[in-house]
Amino acid sequence: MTDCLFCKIVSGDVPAKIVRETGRTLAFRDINPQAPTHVLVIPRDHHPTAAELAVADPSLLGEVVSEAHQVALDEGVAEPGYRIVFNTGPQAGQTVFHVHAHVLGGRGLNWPPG
Ligand code: IU
Repeated sequence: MTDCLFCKIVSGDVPAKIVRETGRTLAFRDINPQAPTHVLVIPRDHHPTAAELAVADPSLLGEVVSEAHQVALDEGVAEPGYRIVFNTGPQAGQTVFHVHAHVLGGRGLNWPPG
């Protein structure tokens, strides 16, 4: 999609600090980090939400989650724990409608979230 920010990161038209990539996914640092580790994992293909990706291409959603775990391992936050978040819809705080997994770690994370 031409007007999608994350599609522009995939194409290289918008710069990002990429930490991992596969043929179907990209992981890059969030520009406004909310934890010592805050990385976004996205599919290269445009799907608006995790729910829509689950229907369209469940194996790709699995790869996004697997890559999120690899990011946590690479960043040294897999132990004692980290959080994977898919904000879905505006009321949940989704602002970019290209599905992305937030990988948050490196500090204690409160529950319930705000
Ligand atoms: P959200 O779940 O849709 O709210 O997450 C979007 C994230 O994208 C948010 O954490 C932003 O800080 C982040 N982001 C980014 O990393 N690079 C950008 O150019 C823009 C937003 I705009």
